[in-house]
Amino acid sequence: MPLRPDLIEILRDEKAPIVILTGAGISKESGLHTFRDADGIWAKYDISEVATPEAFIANPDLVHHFYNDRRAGLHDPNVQPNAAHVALARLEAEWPGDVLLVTQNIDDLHGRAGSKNLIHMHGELLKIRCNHCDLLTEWPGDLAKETPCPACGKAGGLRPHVVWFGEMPLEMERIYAALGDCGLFISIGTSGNVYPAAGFVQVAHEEAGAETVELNLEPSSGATLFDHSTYGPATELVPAFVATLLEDGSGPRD
Ligand code: BJW
Repeated sequence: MPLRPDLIEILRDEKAPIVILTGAGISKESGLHTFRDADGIWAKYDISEVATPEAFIANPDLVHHFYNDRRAGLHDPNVQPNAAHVALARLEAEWPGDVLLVTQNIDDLHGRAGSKNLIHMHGELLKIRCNHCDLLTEWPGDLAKETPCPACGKAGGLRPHVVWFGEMPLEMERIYAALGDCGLFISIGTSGNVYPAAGFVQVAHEEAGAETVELNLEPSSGATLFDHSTYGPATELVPAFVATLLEDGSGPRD
């Protein structure tokens, strides 16, 4: 059931802050794989072998290979922001209140689409950091365990700037502050399997009394926690929903 027009009008009049959470589903139609769909990344790789700090210690070559491949995939000229990324950038530019976009995705498609108030809570594929010093830098190419750190010169300490299982997601204080103050929470293209992101809907509902909306291909694990939900591809649902919020188009589909 989509948001009622009178509720949207109230949110707009109140300049209600919006928090948006996105997951891999929003980038699927740009040509990037999701994780848990049948053709997803976890169907080809074992999570415990590539996405934990223990895996990086046990087999850094495999972990570097996994992220080198994904970095190369992101440079494919066919991988571009899609209509859903673009619509969210437009919402941030035109909504009368604050819009914070929190993405679990490590791709750079939201930024390329023009979103500015953006938190990459699980890190960024095109950045690396050093375990030996405080280096955090852009890194568009391949990385190997032999690569020396451009800042401290030591090899073996460089790692992808991503959040693995068991590690603390980034900028949580800022995210929880925004969730506790929002009038509308929108979750897009995420299966709701990974915490703490999967719990954001409850924080927005219980602490802020926010309206909560899920836009996804299918009901997520937490689907029943949302006040409103619409199912279909992000490139259709998100532009339609944004148009409704900005009062210039037809409403989202049921
Ligand atoms: C479409 C579509 C289309 C397809 N249009 N839709 C309770 C509280 C706190 C923590 C835990 C907890 N219970 C367990 C934990 C620990 C753990 C965890 O969650 N485990 C679960 C497996 C149970 N969490 C952690 O370890 C996190 N850290 C942590 O908790 O620190 C302590 C802490 C505690 C309390 C507060 C704060 C902190 C870290 C999690 C790190 C996740 N890392 C990964 C990989 C690294 C980055 C990378 O390589 O990319 O991040 S895992 C992977 O899953 C990736 C994603 O960001 C993440 C979420 O996946 P996402 O985006 O939902 O993708 P899918 O594939 O699952 O779903 C896609 C959806 O799109 C599907 O629904 C499709 O239908 C849909 N879709 N096409 C619209 N066209």
